[in-house]
Amino acid sequence: MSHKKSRIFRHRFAQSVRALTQTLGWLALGMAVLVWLLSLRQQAGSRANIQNISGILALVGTGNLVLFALFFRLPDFLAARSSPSRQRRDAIYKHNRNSTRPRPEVVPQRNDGSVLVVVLAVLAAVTALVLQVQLTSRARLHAQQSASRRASLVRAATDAARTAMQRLADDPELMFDSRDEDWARRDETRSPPGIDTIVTVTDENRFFDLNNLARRADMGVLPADEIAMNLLNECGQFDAGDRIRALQDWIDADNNGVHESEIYLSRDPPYACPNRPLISWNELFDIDGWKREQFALRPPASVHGTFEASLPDCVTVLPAKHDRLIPVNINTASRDVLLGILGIDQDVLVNAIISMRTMRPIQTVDAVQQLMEPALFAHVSPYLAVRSEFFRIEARAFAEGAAAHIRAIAHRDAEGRVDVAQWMF
Ligand SMILES: [Ca+2]
Ligand SMILES: [Ca+2]
Repeated sequence: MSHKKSRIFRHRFAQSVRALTQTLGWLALGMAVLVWLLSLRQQAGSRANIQNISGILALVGTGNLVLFALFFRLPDFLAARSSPSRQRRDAIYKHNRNSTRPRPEVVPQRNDGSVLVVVLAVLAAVTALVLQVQLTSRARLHAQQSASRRASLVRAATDAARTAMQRLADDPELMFDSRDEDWARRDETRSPPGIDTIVTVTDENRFFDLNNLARRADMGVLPADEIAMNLLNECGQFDAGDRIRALQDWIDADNNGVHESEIYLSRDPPYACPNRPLISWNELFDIDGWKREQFALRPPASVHGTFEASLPDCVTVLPAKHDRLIPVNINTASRDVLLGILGIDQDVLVNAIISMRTMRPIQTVDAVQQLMEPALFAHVSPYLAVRSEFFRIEARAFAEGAAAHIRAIAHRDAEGRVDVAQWMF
């Protein structure tokens, strides 16, 4: 009895393996076709990954069908051909083909339920795999699109900055610059791919360059630290003496001063004075006494009083070769900057210069000479100019909620050649 049960079990096991091999084969081939069709809906970049899955499924399906043919169909076929009863069965078949006898009822084979469970599990696994590949491909595509959009925005901002540099070069009058120049207007454009750009050009020669403190003034010329002191006083910063001396020691070439390297070498971590002009605003805040809050913009007022100026509106840091003083453009400088250079008590003179430039741009520095004492003119004239050399260019590009921002200091020489003197980050 147990022998019979064992035989039945082996028979059912063989039947299950046979059904499983065949079902898996066809199922994998069907999934391969389905996945391949799904891949046609993807972008070309992510299609190859999905088609690889399709190829693996096709390979699994074909392998199963080959195994099914080799291990089940072929033995059946050979057994049938080699059987001694084959002729007899053929004869019976021919005899019965025309017989009116009813055919024996075909009893359907009972399939093992485990086959269905295995097929469903494989189907779920393949579906999860396809979904995972799709999600990964979409995430990769999204990252590629973001990088591409960012690159487009940077290109658009760079092109806008180049356009501003071209406008500077196209200035029809290079000998003097006023506040009403074509290059000074804010430029807003929209490019064909839908990218908005805004570019502004700021005349940096309207501010006093703090790097002028690196250079010792010639005989009879106003020292730059006195101008710096005037400007800080105008900003309400009256205790600025030590800070200005610290700045001077930081950028002057020598090591002779009370704010040279020994102050910074005792800090943690230690550092030393570079003994060269500042290369950026950020460096300024490494200097003894200089803090970012000193550069906070004060509330704008239509007419502000004495000592109410804002430091960012008065000073700058220019990337120039400081073998000379970098002058301020008297056509574009603010009243505060002019007072800082000419003297805080020179209200009348500054008003006269502002009246003069309001009628038309001042075309030569000598034109203001007639407004002041010869001694004062000799004292301050190295700090005065009527044309500008340095410009801050800020270009922004926007599209679909993303933005790119480019800032640079451009230099324009007397012949109108414009170069980027410094990228700002
Ligand atoms: Ca001009
Ligand atoms: Ca020094």
